[in-house]
Amino acid sequence: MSAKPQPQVLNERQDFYRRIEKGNVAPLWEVLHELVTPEPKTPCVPVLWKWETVLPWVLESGKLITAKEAERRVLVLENPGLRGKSRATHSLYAGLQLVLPGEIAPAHRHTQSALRFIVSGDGAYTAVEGERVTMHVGDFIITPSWTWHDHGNPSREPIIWMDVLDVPIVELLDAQFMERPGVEKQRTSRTEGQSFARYGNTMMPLDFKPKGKTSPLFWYPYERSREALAELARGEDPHPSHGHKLQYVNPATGGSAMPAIGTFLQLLPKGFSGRNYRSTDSAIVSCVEGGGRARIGETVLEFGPKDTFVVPSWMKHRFEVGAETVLFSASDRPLQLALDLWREEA
Ligand code: GTQ
Repeated sequence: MSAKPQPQVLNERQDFYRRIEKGNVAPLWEVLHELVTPEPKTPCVPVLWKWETVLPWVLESGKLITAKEAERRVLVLENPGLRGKSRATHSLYAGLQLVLPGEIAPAHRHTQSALRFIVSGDGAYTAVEGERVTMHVGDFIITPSWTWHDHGNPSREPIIWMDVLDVPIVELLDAQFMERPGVEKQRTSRTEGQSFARYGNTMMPLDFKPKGKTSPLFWYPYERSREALAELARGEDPHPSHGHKLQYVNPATGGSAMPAIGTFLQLLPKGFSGRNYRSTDSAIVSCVEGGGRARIGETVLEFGPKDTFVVPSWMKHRFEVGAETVLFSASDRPLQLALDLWREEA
C-alpha cells in the first residue's frame, strides 16, 4: 500500500479534476477498481417469483387493459437489484404475457430477439412471418430479430407465457428499431407446421439458405424435449451439478438457437442433490415440473411448478429437489462465448 497522500496533494488533485471535467475528461485512477474488478460485480440478485403470487396480478392486469390497447400486456419481472430498468438480469429482459380468449396482440417487429416459454394455457398461437404455431405448456418458441409477429388466443382459457428478450443488450448497442404495419393481424401465408416439417426432424430442405443467425426452426415442442430428457435419464448418470441438461440448437449450425440468448432444458432426478456450480452467464429459470430448493450464494429459494427465478453471474449455486424436476432456462451464454468471455467453475 502506498502512503496516504498529504491533504495539500488531495486538494490539488480535486482542483485538477474540476478543471479537466469542464473539458469532458476524467481521471481513471479514481474509478479503475470499480471498472476492472477481480471478479464479476453485478447489481443482479437472486430472486424468485412464485406463481401463486404473480398469477392473480397477471389476471388482474387483464381487467385493467386490453391486449390491443397495451400492444403487449406484460408484467415485467424486475430484478430487485435493477429496479426501474425493466430487466430480470443485467443483460436480459423477462416478463409474463397474458392473452385472454378472443384477444389479439397486434403485429409488430423489432430488432430485439424474443423467446416465449409457455407457462399456462393451451391453444393460443403466435405467428412469426405469417406462420402460426399453437402454444402448449413447456413449448419454447422463437421470434427472431426483425420478424413480424402477433399473438392471438382463439381458445377458451387465458394463456400466459414468459417472454425473454435481449432488450438490455440491444439498448447497450443502441441498435433498437421497431415498426408497426397498420393492419392488425398478419395474413397467414403458410400453413401451420411448415417450419417444423422443414427443420424439426433432423432434416433440411436441399436449397436451405440461412436468413440470419437465428434458428430457422422457431417452435420446439415440450413433448419432444421432455421425451429426450426422459430417455437420457434412463441411459446415463446425472451430471453432479446439472442433472441431465440439453441446450436448444439451431439445426442448421448446431450452435445456439438464438444468437445472444442461450436456452436450456434440464431434468433433475427425484431426490437429486446437486454440487455447487457457477458460470458467468446469469440465468432466468422457469420450473416446469417438480420443485425444490435452489441455494444461490447465501440465498435459498423454494420453487415449484410455474415459478420463475434468477441465478446471477458467477454466484455459486446448487439444486436440491424432491420430485423429478424439469427446468427451462435462458441466459446470455452465446453472446459471452462469441466474445470469448464465458467461464464456468464446478
Ligand atoms: O411479444 O413482441 O414482453 O415486443 C416485450 C416486448 C413482448 C412481444 C414483451 C415485446 C413483446
